[in-house]
Amino acid sequence: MEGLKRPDVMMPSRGMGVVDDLIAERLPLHRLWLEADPDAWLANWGSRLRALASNGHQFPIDAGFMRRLPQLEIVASFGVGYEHIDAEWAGEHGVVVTHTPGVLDDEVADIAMALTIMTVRRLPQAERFLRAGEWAKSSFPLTASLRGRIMGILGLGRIGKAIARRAERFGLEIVYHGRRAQPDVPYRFYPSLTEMAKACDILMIAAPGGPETRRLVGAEVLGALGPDGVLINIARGTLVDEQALIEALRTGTILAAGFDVYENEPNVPAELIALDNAVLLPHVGSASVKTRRAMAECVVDNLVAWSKGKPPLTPVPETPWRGVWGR
Ligand code: 8YV
Repeated sequence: MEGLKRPDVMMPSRGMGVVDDLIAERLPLHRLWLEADPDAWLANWGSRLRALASNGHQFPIDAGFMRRLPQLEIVASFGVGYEHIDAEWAGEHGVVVTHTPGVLDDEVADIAMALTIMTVRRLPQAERFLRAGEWAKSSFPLTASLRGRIMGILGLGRIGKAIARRAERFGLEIVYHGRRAQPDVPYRFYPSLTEMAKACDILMIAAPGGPETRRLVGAEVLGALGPDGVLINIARGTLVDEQALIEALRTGTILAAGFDVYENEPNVPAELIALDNAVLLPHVGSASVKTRRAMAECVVDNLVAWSKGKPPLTPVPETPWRGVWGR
């Protein structure tokens, strides 16, 4: 069939501008969201396409979608989290999935620390107080403190470790929970998340999303964290039971929460927005010009390597590169 071996890339949904422009500089790119009839376009092109670029977790690339592209060899995703892609299915069908690890760790860890301090010291509330002209009438109320506190990190991967390094410098003691203990790290491991929540003051969520971690942090963990406890989430909204969180913030079960991610972005529950002890950011962890560009370049580098028959640079563990003949 004409065009069978062309390295055309299809992007199903709009990215952060820079990523589709960068791909288009190097490879023929089809922007599915610009097609008047995406289904008709897929019916025509689906059997010829070998490469997909995903703009991140907003658009699911599930088995049903990939089945429509029988020649598919690579899905290059923008972002480190790839729970929106069925990587197990891809691995079983000889499709390599790549993501953008490493280039955003420090940027996200900076925001994790900023959000921690903002939440514990109530900095957004203090700024609102000044802007509202309240300072002339009274001092801003004293807040909780980071001094002498323990941070429990849920998910001590690359980003979790970058947060731990920063938090240690701020004088916090670090403990962690994850699937398994890591012999090479100096922090105490808790096999039980609830036990860690009991032992720590700040629970930092840095674990991947997806079915395995769905709603790990619910009423039980929030109860264990306790009335002086602070929950910070820079990972995925799906790890938290948002209704249980709202209830815990409302009733003083925990002290405060700082969130950058939500279950149903960009929709944030109105009850959460209404709460004064929640600090809420619009998923900006990696959102600097420099880091988003580095992430986009990583997507392009993976696609270009693949288009030259070379191994993609950053495949996810479920889909090791077996070469174009490994299907
Ligand atoms: C991006 C992220 O904002 O890397 C991730 O997993 O969540 C963020 O850095 C997101 O992927 C963009 O869709």
